[in-house]
Amino acid sequence: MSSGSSSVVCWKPTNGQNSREKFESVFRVLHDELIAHFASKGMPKDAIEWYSRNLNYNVPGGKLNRGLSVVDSVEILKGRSLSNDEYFKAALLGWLVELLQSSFLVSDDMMDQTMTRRGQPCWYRVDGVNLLAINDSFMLEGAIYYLLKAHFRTESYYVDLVDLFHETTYLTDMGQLLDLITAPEDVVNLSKFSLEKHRLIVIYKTAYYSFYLPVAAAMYMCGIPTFDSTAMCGGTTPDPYKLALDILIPLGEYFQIQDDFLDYAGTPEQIGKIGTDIIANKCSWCINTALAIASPAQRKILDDNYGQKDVAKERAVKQVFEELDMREKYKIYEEGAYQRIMGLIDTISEHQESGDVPGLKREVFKSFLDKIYKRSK
Ligand code: DMA
Ligand code: MG
Ligand code: MG
Ligand code: MG
Repeated sequence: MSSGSSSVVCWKPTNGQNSREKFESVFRVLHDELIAHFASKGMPKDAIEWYSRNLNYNVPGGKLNRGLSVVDSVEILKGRSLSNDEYFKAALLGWLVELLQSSFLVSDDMMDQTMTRRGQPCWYRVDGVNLLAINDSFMLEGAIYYLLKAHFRTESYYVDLVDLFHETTYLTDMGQLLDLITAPEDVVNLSKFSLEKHRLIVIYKTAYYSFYLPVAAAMYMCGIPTFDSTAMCGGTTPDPYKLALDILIPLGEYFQIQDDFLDYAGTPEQIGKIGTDIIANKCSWCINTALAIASPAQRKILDDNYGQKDVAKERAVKQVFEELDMREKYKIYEEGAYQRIMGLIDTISEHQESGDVPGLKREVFKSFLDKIYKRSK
């Protein structure tokens, strides 16, 4: 199948835009491109309007950390400001990560039975949407590969990008499976939880797609070679993608622990969603931290009240979390995680550049860490 679209794009930045506005202006172009392609298939007006509404409701409007990190990483790796064409391509890759994120969120909210997201009703709860949201999630995912092909098919790293998105998606699906089967609706058994289990869940459901994917996509776009090509040159240089992974997985773990903590401690106004981890029986960082230090009496309260659709029971669990000083425990965890990740970043050697081949830069990881350190939403 040909992509049916040319990669010639009329996009120019507007004066006075901040970095978020500039990034968002690329979304408008991609939205129109996806809609034009959809319409070219002979789709009727109501279908076109539905797809447009799906894109506009679910893709922009988040914190955009993942998408902006692609652009920031490309700028850092190239070590200079980008031409309009380069910026557009980096931002496009950023929006592909945001498309993947939106497709996961649409299905995650259905599976987690959440009420709100980004300060508005979850998509499946919007009037007239309901289970159609399943297909809308697939459409958001499909859009990634249409846009990738339309804009990158002639690049030498096209296949690496396709592979990266596919693999990351599969790993995330694995994580969502783990997350869901560890939180059965009908049987609560807290002795099945552990911080090790939590770690496995969050690495798969969050870290790969939220942290490794944006940076690895930027690395491919900047021509950073994979292990295979460096090995062929007889080099003993460590694989930069493996180095990146070794930092980005712990960074992703830290991010999901923030998400778990905010599910309990954040207000809906702050985090744009209503926490459901306690009533949904989730193997979250908070319950695991509590289980490790609870007295027998507190443990009994947790056993009797966790994972049930009952606000009074949820309140009882939160009360135990307060008694155990969860906020202080989290503060201690956050400081430790920050220091540990900074330590990992400092182990990167920046002297791997040879000729035109750029190497990794510590700033890629520092800038990502700074985006999330001490976040409250
Ligand atoms: C996040 O898990 C993972 C994915 C793949 C969306 P979560 O359910 O804790 O996320 P949230 O708190 O945003 O619903
Ligand atoms: Mg969720
Ligand atoms: Mg979930
Ligand atoms: Mg959560």
